[in-house]
Amino acid sequence: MVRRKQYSFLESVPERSRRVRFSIRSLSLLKGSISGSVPEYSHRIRFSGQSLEWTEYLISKLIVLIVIFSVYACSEKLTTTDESVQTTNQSPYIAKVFDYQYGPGQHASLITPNEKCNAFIGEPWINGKSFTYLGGWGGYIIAGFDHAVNNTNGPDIAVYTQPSVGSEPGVVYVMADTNNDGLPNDGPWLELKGSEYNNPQTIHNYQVTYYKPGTSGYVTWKDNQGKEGNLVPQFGTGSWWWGGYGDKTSVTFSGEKLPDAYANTSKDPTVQLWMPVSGLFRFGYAECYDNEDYNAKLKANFFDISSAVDAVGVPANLSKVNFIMVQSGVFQIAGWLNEISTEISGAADIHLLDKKSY
Ligand SMILES: [Ca+2]
Ligand SMILES: [Ca+2]
Ligand SMILES: [Ca+2]
Repeated sequence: MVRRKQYSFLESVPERSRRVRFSIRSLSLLKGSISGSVPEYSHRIRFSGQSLEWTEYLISKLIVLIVIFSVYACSEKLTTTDESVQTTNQSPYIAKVFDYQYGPGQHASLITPNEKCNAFIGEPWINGKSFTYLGGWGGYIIAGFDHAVNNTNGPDIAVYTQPSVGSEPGVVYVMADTNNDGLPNDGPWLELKGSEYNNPQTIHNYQVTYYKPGTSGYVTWKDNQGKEGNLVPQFGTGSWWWGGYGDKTSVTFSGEKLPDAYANTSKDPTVQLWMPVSGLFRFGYAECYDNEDYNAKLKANFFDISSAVDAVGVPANLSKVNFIMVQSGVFQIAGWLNEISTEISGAADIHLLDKKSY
């Protein structure tokens, strides 16, 4: 009768019956152990006035209840843990690079056609990681976080610099994963409006096609403003402008052309003295030092998602973004400095960084 009661109880909780039955079998073994080795304990059980079988039944029920509550509590705990792990598992840093194209410049021979840009992923400068060359005007990188970066009050995204000492401004764009497929296919890209957005020298919707060096050894280019020219390297040979492009005979870039960042301030025509043009790039560009949004502790420029604008400059009012694109924004060969080329070392969701780190 006792056993029948036990099984009818078990049938009411079929999903846990296996574990419960196991516990009852364990109890029988335990009982044997108690009876054999601790006779006083067995005596106390009998002292309750119940038969041992009845006491055994009560204890077994108690154990069953303990097991059920333990399983329940355990499953609750696992659920909670899973949720907390999901939250804390978000990386503050770039998780993936989707696209990269080096703009013709002095480091082209270092860039392989299938460059993976691993230096741009994760925490910058650890484990010997370096930076990513975007090259001359138009070169870009498209990358994403493993979560949506929220637009809260103030800056949201940090873009790490080379780091170096000479500003080489890059334009930053953002995109939200509106179709939730994890890919930056939710365009168009929305520009984070910087201080030179309305500068008369800034050209929006600019486009340049660069051509593979011919016999001159120079890269020639044509833009969509009717201009053309040569990229004349100031040292080395012309071929190093094109080394990473393999068999391609031309590459075309579209984006925003920023004002020239440097001017030769030398009064002596035999000497070059290239200095940053004063008053430019006060905020809103990657790889800019000593400007308003440069965080010296992180060696990064800070960007606010609220500054995102659409193609005609209207605020995009984004609440969050998943992807960023950084593009080399200055089209200038500054003498011996060669091309002005943005170099960056990754990006971070500022909200997930330790506040003490910046
Ligand atoms: Ca913000
Ligand atoms: Ca998408
Ligand atoms: Ca640089």
